[in-house]
Amino acid sequence: MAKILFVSDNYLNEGLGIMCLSSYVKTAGHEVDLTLLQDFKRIDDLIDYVEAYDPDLVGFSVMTPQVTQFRPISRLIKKRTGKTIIWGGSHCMLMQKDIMNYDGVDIICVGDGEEALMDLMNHIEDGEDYSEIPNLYVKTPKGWAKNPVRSAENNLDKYPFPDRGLYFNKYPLMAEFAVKRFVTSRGCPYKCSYCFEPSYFKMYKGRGKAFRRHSTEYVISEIKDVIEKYPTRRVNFADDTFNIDKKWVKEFCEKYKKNFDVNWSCNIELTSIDEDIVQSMADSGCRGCVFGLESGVESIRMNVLNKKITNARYIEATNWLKKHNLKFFMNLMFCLPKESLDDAIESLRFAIQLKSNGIRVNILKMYKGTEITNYANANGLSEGIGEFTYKAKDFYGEFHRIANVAWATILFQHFPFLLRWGRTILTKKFGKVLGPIHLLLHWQDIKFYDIPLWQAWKFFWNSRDIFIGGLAKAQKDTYIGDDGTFRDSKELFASPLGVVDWSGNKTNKIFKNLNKERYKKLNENSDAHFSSMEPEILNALRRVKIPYKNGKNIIDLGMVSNIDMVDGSVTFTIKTNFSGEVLQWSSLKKDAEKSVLDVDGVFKVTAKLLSI
Ligand code: B12
Ligand code: SF4
Repeated sequence: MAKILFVSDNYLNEGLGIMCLSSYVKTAGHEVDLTLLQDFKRIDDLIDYVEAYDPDLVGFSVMTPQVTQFRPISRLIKKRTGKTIIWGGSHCMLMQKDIMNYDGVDIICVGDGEEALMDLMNHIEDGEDYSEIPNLYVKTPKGWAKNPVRSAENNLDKYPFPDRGLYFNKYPLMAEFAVKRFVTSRGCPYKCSYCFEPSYFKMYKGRGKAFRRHSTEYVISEIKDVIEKYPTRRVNFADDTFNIDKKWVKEFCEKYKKNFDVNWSCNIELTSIDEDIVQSMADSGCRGCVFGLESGVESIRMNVLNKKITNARYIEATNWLKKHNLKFFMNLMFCLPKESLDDAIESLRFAIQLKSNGIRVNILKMYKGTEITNYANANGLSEGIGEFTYKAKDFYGEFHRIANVAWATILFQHFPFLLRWGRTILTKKFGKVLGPIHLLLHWQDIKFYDIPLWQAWKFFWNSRDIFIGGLAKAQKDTYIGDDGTFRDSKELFASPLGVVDWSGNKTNKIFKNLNKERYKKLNENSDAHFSSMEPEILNALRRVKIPYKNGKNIIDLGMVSNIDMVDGSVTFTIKTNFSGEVLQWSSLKKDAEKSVLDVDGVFKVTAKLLSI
């Protein structure tokens, strides 16, 4: 028997991947435990937990936004306990090369994890060398052993149901929550340029079908199992594209209708949908669908985002949804390559015309490893904002206005005639007054998923630290960092929800000429990476005081993240200690422009605010 401890951040990021791995390795008698960072107030308590459980492996399932947190945590666990650290998940499929430079990670799982983890735990149990297991990159004394990805497993039904008990037994709030999440498939055959799926497909090229699905019988039995064990008011399918494969969907709908009286919802895509499927879905209890419109401007959607769906198709398909009483939510992205304010207004206009039940608005973050990033980099259309993400270059100098769509969408949705004055309304001035109305978007979610109000409140109240400002608030602890100095544990517990939020006025290029020497070194060695938790940089930053009013330091170091080197300057995502950010920012700008800050230590740092 071998033991693995999964460490994740919070229960809002409920990991089906972790549950799938857990149930599978348990079939061979291996032992699994899960702990969440939200459980600990002090770093030492987390270390104590790891030591007490004494696992052979400490596992992390990683999406890119979680890296700023999981990387230092992994490093710390590694350093303090000497445990073997293994990472898997979507980030590992896009950025393996980067991870090989993280000193806290020993093994990287690329692609599906079930067989790889099973082999690994079997080898550990038998005391065998595990450096040649397919799907695993393993750090060895001779360097990284990069093993090939094995063929895609076609028969997903051979795997047991996800081990929901791993989460639900420990976190009763999850067990009693009205919405239960399921995934019936892996992969998506479309090629939207901003998405992770095309890379997943490429990885499996020549190794079997990347899009695979459980049988309808398996899915029905899994749902039955969940409904019997836990209160379930809504079955929600998190598959990227639930409606792919008409035959499967029709068969599923018939079986679902016969077996359950519980409403369901899913993500769909509109190329392969037709009215017949919509009708079957509605008849069997489907009450809501989510899909990506992404941009209401057809040419941007088709050519830049590579989402080959016409406006006419959106109109046709949404008419079917409305006809059959299916609620629908749409995702929209803004601040896209070459997007102007007029484009953004046009995009909203089209989205609103479709009369959805809700619009979710995102600002585009281009992840390294995706097609859109390659395209934007090759065509001078991107700017670095972080170590893993780029943002589109502000071609027309209008992104500061476009970013306001986050709050304005709901306003325009209810009063579409206001779009006529869109250019005027999308300003910071209005944003300050009307900003809080975007919170109403959560109300749309509650209605869409049919969550009882008392439960929504209970869930929110119990998770308020995660929603508002992050767990960092609760952290009063320090720990001894890699460099031997005392450091603030906020760095490690800062919630990813708070850290990686780019909304136009929080990301600022603030320091220039920071650490030129280091940059030179990086240039000499192209493999070197720049870690957002580099002790030298954080130490340097810690001593930087940008005076503001009563001499308070306005930079909350716990929130510094995503450091990137572009042309010798460093870009930080920072968060102020103050509320009322817009005003504070202009004061900061004035003060900081005057200050040239020298920080001694390993490097001589000259910091200067560049722009807002
Ligand atoms: C469900 C889902 C969520 C859920 C749950 C996330 C979770 N922890 O699983 C929620 C709603 C919380 C979520 C949130 C977000 N998500 Co999401 N999500 C998904 C989705 C649709 C399905 C994931 C899933 O359950 N798959 C099924 C399981 C079985 O597969 P899996 O998780 O990949 O796990 C397998 C392997 O990866 C591997 N594995 C996974 N972990 C580990 C760990 C170890 C130790 C090992 C050995 C192996 C291993 O083994 C597993 C079994 O084979 C994926 C899309 C996709 N197709 O993957 C996006 C996806 C993961 N999400 C994504 C994003 C961007 C987000 C958000 C940032 C969105 C946002 N703007 O807020 C947030 C993150 C919030 C935050 N800041 O932390 C991106 C991630 C891209 C990236 N660069 O990492 C994806 C890939 C979507 C996309 N198409 O681009 N998401
Ligand atoms: S349809 Fe959705 S999941 Fe598929 S590639 Fe496009 S964005 Fe990704």
